[in-house]
Amino acid sequence: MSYELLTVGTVPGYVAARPSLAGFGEVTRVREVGDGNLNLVFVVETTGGGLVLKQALPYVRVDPTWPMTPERNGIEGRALRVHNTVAAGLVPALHDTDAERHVIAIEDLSDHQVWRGALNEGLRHDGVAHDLGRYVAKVGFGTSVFGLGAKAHKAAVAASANPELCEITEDLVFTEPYITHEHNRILPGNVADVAAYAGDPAVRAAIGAAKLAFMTHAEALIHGDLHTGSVLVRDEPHSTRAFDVEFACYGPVGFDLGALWGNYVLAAARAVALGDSGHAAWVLAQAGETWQGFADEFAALWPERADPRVIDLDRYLAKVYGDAVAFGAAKAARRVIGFSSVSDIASLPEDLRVRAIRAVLAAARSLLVEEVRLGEPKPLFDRVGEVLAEVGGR
Ligand code: SR1
Ligand code: MG
Repeated sequence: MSYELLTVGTVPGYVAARPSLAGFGEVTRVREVGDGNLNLVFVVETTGGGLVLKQALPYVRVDPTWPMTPERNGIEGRALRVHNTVAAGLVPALHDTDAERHVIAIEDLSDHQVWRGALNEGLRHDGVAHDLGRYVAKVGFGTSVFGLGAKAHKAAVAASANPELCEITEDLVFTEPYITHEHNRILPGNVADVAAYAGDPAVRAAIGAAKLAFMTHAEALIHGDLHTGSVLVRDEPHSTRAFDVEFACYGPVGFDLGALWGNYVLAAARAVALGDSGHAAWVLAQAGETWQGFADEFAALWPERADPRVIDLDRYLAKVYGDAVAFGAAKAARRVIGFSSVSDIASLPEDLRVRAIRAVLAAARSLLVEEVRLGEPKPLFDRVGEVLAEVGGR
């Protein structure tokens, strides 16, 4: 390995040696808390407050035989800097970037909770879904041709390539669930469900179109992995932060909205499997909240667009909406077929998991092919709720 990995023991010396972190004073406590698929994460307490160090491993944390470029850490640092510019207060502050050790230092948000965990517990954080819609809009406007103008947008696209991590998304979200692949983990009770979903010609056509849109529509510097495990929430005082932007790339704005919607479907499928229809309904209503936050914020920014000629706001929003529906289906389905499940589903006992997975696939199919996908979030996610209850209910 060409760079040294941090340990709980070496973090104090590392912090002391970083000029940008001098203001934090002396380290008093270090914990390694990384529980994602890829990185080391240290929560560091100091005499001057807390900070978090995130270091990229040169492989996948949950599968060390799978090499993964550590350059993703620098990409994350650059994207986080941009997102702090256009969406301050909705992402963690960035304190330091270290291109040699592949480390970023960011704001300590230990007084927040990962949203996925809160949703799994049946907790309702009102306002978070709306905040996230605003975040997607601020990024979608501020880093696109609308906020930057044509020339600066082209320069930003050129400077923000993230080919290795985009390839993971192309493979894990849009390809592997639809072919026979060693990454796929399918319970015996779901073999027929997966075959029916992934073999449906209408599903395959919609997923193929979504994959091509993800690969070619360089609209804005999207988050790229905006699932509910990439969101931190706090009640008092209310705070919402999107984190973990290592998958950031120039892509379609609807991808981030779809990631949220797909993860609402997963959270709702869990609630339905557990017999909590009230929580499922609340979770699915968050899809409309996210859309409203997005559409209102985008419309508020619209008068500031670099080129006010020709392009129509309503048409653009309708395009983003259609994209988001398809991406939402893809993001939900990948978590119940392919590599990298989510705790919403994985922590259920096997009999409930089989039913929840069947329900998620039925909901994904509905999002991809049913007529209702062309309408508004409310009827669309009401329909998703019906499908989840019919297929996954007790
Ligand atoms: C090999 S990385 C697997 C997944 O983890 C991340 O959270 C992304 O969703 C990626 O697809
Ligand atoms: Mg992540």
